Amino acid sequence: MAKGKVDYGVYLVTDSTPAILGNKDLTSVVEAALQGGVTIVQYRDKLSDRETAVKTARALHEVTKRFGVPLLVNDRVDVAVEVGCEGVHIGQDDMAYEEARKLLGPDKIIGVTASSIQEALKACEAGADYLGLGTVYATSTKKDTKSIIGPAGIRSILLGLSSAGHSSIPTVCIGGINGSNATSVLAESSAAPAKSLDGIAVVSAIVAAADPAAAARDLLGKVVAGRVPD
Ligand code: TZP
Ligand code: MG
Repeated sequence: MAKGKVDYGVYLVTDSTPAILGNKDLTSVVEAALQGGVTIVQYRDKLSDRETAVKTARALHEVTKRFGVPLLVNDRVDVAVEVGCEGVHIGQDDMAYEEARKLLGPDKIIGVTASSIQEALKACEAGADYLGLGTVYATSTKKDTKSIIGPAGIRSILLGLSSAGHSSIPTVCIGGINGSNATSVLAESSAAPAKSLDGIAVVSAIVAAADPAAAARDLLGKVVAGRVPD
């Protein structure tokens, strides 16, 4: 899975809390989402101990490998290294990019969260493989979110990236995105022709859905329809 060829279209971020996952099995939800067409998966788990996280990540990796879709781990670089999955996603308060890169080597994917053009440029210059931009809308999935920037904030970061010569870094946005607002978020965030988003990242829109495969299929349809041709 060459990291330059990753499709960021519908990026599933997992959540294992009962409020979102309910009493469903996480691996089954991820498998259904993959059947529905999610293109990349991030295992995000703030609660489990290391041993459980490694076990869960391994189980998820078995499933994502069957679909040829990358699996990243949120924050826990050591877990990603142990499992041998495709990379990590790090936030501004997590391990520094440079340290993560040293541990993972050149071929793994490292994504970085950015809420401002300064954070986005810093991550690009460090060598991040993609950016997760947000938070778009306030969401109960992540209550400690620092900045709610809306589609206009996303657009302004995309314009800044383009002006600084970083048009080619893949970008997704995250926070409160669902089947009802995905089309408008994509359109309003776009800084076309300078730079558009490559995809949307969602947690509850898929994990909490009664039918995660159908939710993923619906989001993928909206992303594909909203894509601005290169
Ligand atoms: N980072 C910013 S918002 C968020 C993360 C992990 C949670 C998004 O969850 P949801 O359910 O898609 O709004
Ligand atoms: Mg984090």
